[in-house]
Amino acid sequence: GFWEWDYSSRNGPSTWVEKFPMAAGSRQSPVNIETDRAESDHEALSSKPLRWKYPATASRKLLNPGYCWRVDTDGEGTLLSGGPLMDDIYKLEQYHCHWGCSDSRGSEHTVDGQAFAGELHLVHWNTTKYKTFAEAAKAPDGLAVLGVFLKVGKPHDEMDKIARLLPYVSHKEDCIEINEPIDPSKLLPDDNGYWTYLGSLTTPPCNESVTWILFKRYIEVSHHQLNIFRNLRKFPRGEECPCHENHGVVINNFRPPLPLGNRVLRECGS
Ligand code: SG5
Ligand code: ZN
Repeated sequence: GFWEWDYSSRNGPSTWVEKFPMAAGSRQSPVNIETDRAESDHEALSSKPLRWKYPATASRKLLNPGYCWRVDTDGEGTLLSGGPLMDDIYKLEQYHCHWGCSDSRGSEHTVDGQAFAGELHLVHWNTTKYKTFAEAAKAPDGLAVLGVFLKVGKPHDEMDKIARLLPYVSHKEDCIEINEPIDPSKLLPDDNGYWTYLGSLTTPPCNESVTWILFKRYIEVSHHQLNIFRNLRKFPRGEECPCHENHGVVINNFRPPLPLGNRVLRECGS
């Protein structure tokens, strides 16, 4: 068959560059956040508080693309602004998650070398400057991704709404409509402190178009909720299970950290 990127030993992150030259760039994500290196004296960040608005009705569809679970929104009434985003307004396009095979790994970014059990990504695009998501995804200031680390602890109520729907999208290409409203702002930590740097999409084509905003505080989800994520299948319904690799379940769907290089890591709040 034709070559498809994934997270396996054969077609995983170290091979992506063969088909997606951007993956070898100098503005790639994720990175390890060295907390000592963060520059905090940025009037620019603190003078404009990060602001978001997510009507719960905007979350429309839950999908299994074979790499993760993803909620697609209609963008209607959603907004992200302030902080490192200059004077531009961004809209929420989708949110999705990365996780491991065990609770000790799964995040894409690491903090002082430590991985978390998972990482939630809320993907936004710059509607001030660009007409479509696709156009924004190619521009250096086109996308903004909010990242939230997941740590194992008590069950998370809003995440449970997603976890309870995942059995309905157990196979690749499955998709359902969301009827009970899911409010993505309830998936964010209580405190607004964040790190920010300029990076890329963490999956092919690895476009260097993302302003990353990573919350310093994690949210808790339960071991059971993560196990529900770990039960999603990488292959379509009706197809045979490619049992040679992890019985065809979606796990370890994270790209390992790449060098920050000479990029600036900034922080705001604690
Ligand atoms: C996810 O992460 C999503 C991508 C997203 C990347 O893995 O992958 C899927 O849902 C599989 C198709 O979303 C899409 O591909 C939507 C069509 O990529 C994008 O948002 C750009 C197209 C990378 O996003 S990330 O850097 O935040 N991890
Ligand atoms: Zn992601």
